Amino acid sequence: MKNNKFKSGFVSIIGRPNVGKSTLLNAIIGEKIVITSDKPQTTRNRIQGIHNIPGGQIVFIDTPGIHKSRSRLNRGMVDVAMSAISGVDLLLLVVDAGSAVDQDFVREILHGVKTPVVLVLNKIDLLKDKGLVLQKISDYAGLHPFLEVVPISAGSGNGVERLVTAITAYIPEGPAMFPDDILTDMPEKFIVGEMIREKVFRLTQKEIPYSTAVEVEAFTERADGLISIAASIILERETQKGIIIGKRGEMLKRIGTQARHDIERLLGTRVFIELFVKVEENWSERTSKLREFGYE
Ligand SMILES: Nc1nc2c(ncn2[C@@H]2O[C@H](COP(=O)(O)OP(=O)(O)O)[C@@H](O)[C@H]2O)c(=O)[nH]1
Ligand SMILES: [Mg+2]
Repeated sequence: MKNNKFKSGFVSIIGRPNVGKSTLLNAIIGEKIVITSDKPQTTRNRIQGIHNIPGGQIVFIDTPGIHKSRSRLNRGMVDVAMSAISGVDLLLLVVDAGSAVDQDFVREILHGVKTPVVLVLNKIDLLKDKGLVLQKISDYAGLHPFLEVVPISAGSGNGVERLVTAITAYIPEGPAMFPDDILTDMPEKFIVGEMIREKVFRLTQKEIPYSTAVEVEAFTERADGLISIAASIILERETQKGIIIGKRGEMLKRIGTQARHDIERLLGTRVFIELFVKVEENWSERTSKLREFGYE
């Protein structure tokens, strides 16, 4: 009897920047709902991904990376990540198997934490052999009373199913929190802005990604089913405009084209995107702008 009760729970995915938290969420959901890049601090918000299993629902919470930071935007991001540690049923602490064992960070972050934790050893594809994986598992296992240490490769999907099965055992009984036909709590408009911001993260360098916010100004479905989107890429300084626009508008075009492919895949319909470039001087240090762009 007891086994037939519906299970439902919240699971936060936490860890340092760039360890593969967002890649893992996408791998679990089976669709690209959050953005990823090889640069740290890609994720700026708390985003819930809804995963339905037979007889249950698990809500995974993707978070910005936890790091020491000075800038106002980054401090806000770390606050978002830290707040996702409490009030959930389970934590997935993700670490990078390709880096040295991160013992100080793990001890510091889990100090006083009562929520059960599964340690996720990600990027095991970067390790040469199984012996090294086993060594890392035992090194991490000694740092905290983890429920389990699970080796995966979120990039290839290797081990992700096993991880989800393991998690299911720790989820309490309860009613579903969301309808079973949605993938995320974030509105389509937000995801669309994120897909555009991801291309800026992937296609530009240095401070440009960190100086960029995206505002979706229009999102309308035409009678023929095509979705028409107008969005502004917002920069901190006038001098950054040239980089985003590129020679003869080439960079802006690439950003638009690549974002359109992702958005079309997610929405399952044809999409038209019109991009604008605007400057809001030092927006990342201004409370009113951080709020306006959804970061505070
Ligand atoms: N080699 C390898 N790279 C990965 C894996 N998972 C994620 N990555 C890469 O790590 C980088 C950071 O990923 P992301 O999900 O944005 O990390 P986050 O900042 O923790 O959310 C990206 O370049 C990913 O492609 C993995 O399993 N193996
Ligand atoms: Mg991320």
